[in-house]
Amino acid sequence: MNTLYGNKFSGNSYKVRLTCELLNIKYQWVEINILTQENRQPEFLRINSLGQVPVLQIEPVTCQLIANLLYY
Ligand SMILES: N[C@@H](CCC(=O)N[C@@H](CS)C(=O)NCC(=O)O)C(=O)O
Repeated sequence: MNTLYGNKFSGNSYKVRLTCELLNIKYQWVEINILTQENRQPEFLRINSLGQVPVLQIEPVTCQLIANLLYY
């Protein structure tokens, strides 16, 4: 299953979510609370060392930067 880590208030997360919906790419959404800095905790930094959302995992690929992610 593809996984999209994002935040519901993040415009960058919305762009990726919208793209997945338009292309009918199935994914599970994982909400990351950037207000409590969940994105800066070791568990999330193992997913994205930059500590930012969105992150899209389409195994075996993990896309971290929004431009790369939308292009992929
Ligand atoms: N340069 C990043 C921008 C991503 C970004 O700005 N994410 C914001 C939310 S829209 C974020 O994670 N902010 C929390 C933080 O930086 O701690 C990219 O291209 O993906």
